[in-house]
Order: sequence, then structure tokens, then C-alpha cells
Amino acid sequence: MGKVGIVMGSTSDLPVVEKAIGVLKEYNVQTEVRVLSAHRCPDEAREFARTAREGGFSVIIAAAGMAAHLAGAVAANTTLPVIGIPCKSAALDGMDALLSTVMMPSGIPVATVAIDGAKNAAYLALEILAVSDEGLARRLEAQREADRAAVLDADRLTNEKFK
Ligand code: RP5
Repeated sequence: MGKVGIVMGSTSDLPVVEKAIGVLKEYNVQTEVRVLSAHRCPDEAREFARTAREGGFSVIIAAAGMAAHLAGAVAANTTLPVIGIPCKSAALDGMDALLSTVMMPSGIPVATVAIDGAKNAAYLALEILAVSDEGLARRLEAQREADRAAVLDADRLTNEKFK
């Protein structure tokens, strides 16, 4: 199984990104975590993306806030799948990052999750890896089943409570 690269624009994004790292660790996926800014160190961010495939990565998660160009800049320099996490900032509540991340031109996709949607970024990365990993696919199915059971329990308890 390939590694998942996790890159963020600033350590101020880490509280969000840690949620993705946590999910990937639960599934024992090998990760490499980097801080690389599309604006403050564009050459290094580009180099990371250009060498990612030969470096053993299968998927890249890129998180950034404000004028969030990191995921797009990474996607421009690799044909590996890139998942973008738009991070919330004070001024525009994350709408700035959401639009900067999601509105990519044809041919350079960024699979954008919700604002601060780091867990779904990890689950999407797992689903991409699971295309060629039957064991991982089974574990994801088991998680879906556990989630379903939890909702049905909540339904039963809530229904009882208000009878
Ligand atoms: C973006 O600018 C980063 O991804 C971060 O979300 C935001 C603010 O960065 P800092 O000024 O906190 O380093 O590039």
C-alpha cells in the first residue's frame, strides 16, 4: 500500500489536519506530514509534488486556509489524486479557502472536502487506497456497518424517550 502525503500551508492548520492523521493512523496507513506553503515556499511545495509519485505516495491530502492555493498548486505538479481541505479562518469563515480549493480548471482536479473536513479527507484517501486493497475495503465496510448500528441505536433510544 502506498503512503499518504499530508501537506499543510502552516502549522496553524495543524489542529484541523490532526483529525485526518488520527483516522489514517487508526487504519495503520503510512503517512508523511509536511508544512509547505504555496505562497511562502512555492519551490519546495512544487518539488514535493513533482517527486511524490517516485517517493512512494499514492494520494496527497493538502490543507490550507485563506487564499488556499496549496492543493491546487500540488495538483498542478502531480497526477496523483489530491484531496483538498479548506481550513476555516477568522475573516470569511472558510468560504475563501473553500472556493480557492474547489474551483479548479478542467484537467487539474482537487477532490475538495468540507471546510475543516479533515476526517472525510482521510476516509476518501482510504477509499482510494482500498481500490487495490481488499483488506482495507473490508475494514471500511465494517466501519460503515458500525456507523449504521450506532444510528439505529440512537433512533431506538430517542424514539423510546419521547413516547
Ligand atoms: C495559509 O494561510 C495557511 O494554510 C493558513 O491556513 C493561513 C494562515 O497562515 P499563518 O499566517 O497562520 O501561518 O497559507
